[in-house]
Amino acid sequence: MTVASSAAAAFHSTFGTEPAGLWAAPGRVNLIGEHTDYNDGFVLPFALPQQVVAAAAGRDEPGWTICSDFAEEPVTFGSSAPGDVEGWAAYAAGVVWALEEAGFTVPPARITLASDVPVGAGVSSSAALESAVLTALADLGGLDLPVARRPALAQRAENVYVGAPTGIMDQSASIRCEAGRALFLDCRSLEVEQIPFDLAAESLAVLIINSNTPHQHVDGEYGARRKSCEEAARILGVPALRDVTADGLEAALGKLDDEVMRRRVRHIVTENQRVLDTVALLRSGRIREIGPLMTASHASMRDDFEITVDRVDVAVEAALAAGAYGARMTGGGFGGCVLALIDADRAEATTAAVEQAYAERSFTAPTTWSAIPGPGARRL
Ligand code: GAF
Repeated sequence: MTVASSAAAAFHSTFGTEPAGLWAAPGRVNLIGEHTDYNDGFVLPFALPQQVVAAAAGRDEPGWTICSDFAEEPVTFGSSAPGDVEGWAAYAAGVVWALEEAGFTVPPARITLASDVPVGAGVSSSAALESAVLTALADLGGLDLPVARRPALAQRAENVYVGAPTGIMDQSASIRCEAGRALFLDCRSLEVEQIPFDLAAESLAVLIINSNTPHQHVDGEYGARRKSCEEAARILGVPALRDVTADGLEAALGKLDDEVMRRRVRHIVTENQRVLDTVALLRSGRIREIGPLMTASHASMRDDFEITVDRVDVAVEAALAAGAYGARMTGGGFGGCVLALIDADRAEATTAAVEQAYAERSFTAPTTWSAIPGPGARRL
């Protein structure tokens, strides 16, 4: 059964009627540009084929009832405030809250969700949920809500209602990505450029390696990185670390006493430059040449931002030893997935190399798949 038919079947069995429609929103991987989003910098994600599908219909009585394939019971809520709804349903209640706070009249609705986006793998299952619910409610209510405004509302749900201090990349990716393209997003202006990323035309693949490492203390570590960056920007007298260019890096580091903070700044400044360099290469169709930038990004996350863990480092090293053009962890860090840019016919050999490296260390086996950039949120 596809995710869409699961969502539709769940709607029918829960509510005894047909949904008015099905809306899908994908998970994402980030090709390059990690932790740059909340520094007003640049990111380059693309949408995964895995998605959250919302089957939804309006209803006559006020409020929202939502259920999902990862929860036992439906949850019903009315207009609410942060803290009122907890657990997985907070992501949906947060979207309703953010829409209402922005002045929209949100249509009362019944929603069932189904998903094949891996949870806890750093591929934005929560942003996909928010984006699917937001897209469904916007369509059902005929809301005058341009696509460009939607990610910030979903991000607000996550930041304020759920309480996770994340940037705007994941919701932007889930909502604004296009098939066959990577999304070059300027996280300050929110301008986007759809960058052609046609892997098949070059006989290439992006192998996604889920390290199957449970995230630990992620929220605290994420928040600590964010705080350190904001404090550095304050000391440097700039609105955000985006305003320190690669040319100005040494001078900026000279103004910072704290060695840890200096490393954090070096990651953000060099990572922003790597995104720009990657985009320049992709614009001229030189996909293979982005490999070294991916690998340099990983080293920077490992040594300067200190957000990698053994299992992702081992996956990167094994993929590179198996001939990958480049490899790096993707997402917030402390586990999750690694991306390896490989020749398409090397997927099995690369997977075998990573599996062997994991087996030698008695790590739980990784899960791998090859991804091509899929479409963003839409009505099916
Ligand atoms: C997580 C966050 F949600 C994003 O906003 C981004 O900061 C990412 O980590 C790191 O690049 O996915």
